[in-house]
Amino acid sequence: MRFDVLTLFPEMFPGYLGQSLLKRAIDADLVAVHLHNIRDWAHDRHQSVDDRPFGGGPGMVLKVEPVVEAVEAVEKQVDSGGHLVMLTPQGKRLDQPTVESLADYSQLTLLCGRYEGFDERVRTILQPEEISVGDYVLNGGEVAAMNIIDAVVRLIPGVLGDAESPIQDSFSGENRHRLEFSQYTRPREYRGFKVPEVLLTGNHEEIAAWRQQESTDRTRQRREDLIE
Ligand code: 6GU
Repeated sequence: MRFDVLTLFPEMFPGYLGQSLLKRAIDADLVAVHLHNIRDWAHDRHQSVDDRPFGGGPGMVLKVEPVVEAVEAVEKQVDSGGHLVMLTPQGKRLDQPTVESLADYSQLTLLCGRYEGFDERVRTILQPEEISVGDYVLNGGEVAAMNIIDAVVRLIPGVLGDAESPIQDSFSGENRHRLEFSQYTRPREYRGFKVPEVLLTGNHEEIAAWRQQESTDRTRQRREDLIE
């Protein structure tokens, strides 16, 4: 799967992409991430990408020409089967079914905003799918783009080992409506707090039943909204 990220701050990405699961997926050629600086499509010699809003008001607006032309240039580089996503707090809130639908594309262009937002004609012309990562304000779409890459990459076949199968994740498949049970590892006791006895018995049926109950209780306590 290929990601093309359009941003004013491409330098934010290599640290994140260079570690752990993402690094492994990129090294194995299962994932490619191409970074593009929107400023490269600026028209004037000052390389302006933002300007004051018509009608007045605070902040700056991302200009239509560099953004539209950056997206069009990227779209020329990629085969069909791609999809354009605009990261904006005004978009549809990201959830696991949306992540699953994004993972079906062979390429995603992730358009990151900054400042007070995009000139509205960016939307009119490009018709992106608009996605938000939650009801709070970020300084820009970059962290949201990483969030999408992170969640989508987990679903690409071969990225996770068998042991890490995404089938068991919360919010997905059978577990769509439940949180995960609590987990323990060694030591058996720490500062007087003991690992639940049942987990040490080796009785797989009892362990499964305990975990199921734990998961149900947790979901009820913490996320009543997930229970149908
Ligand atoms: Cl995608 N962008 C910004 N700037 N803030 C957000 C967001 C995106 N999603 C939630 N808050």
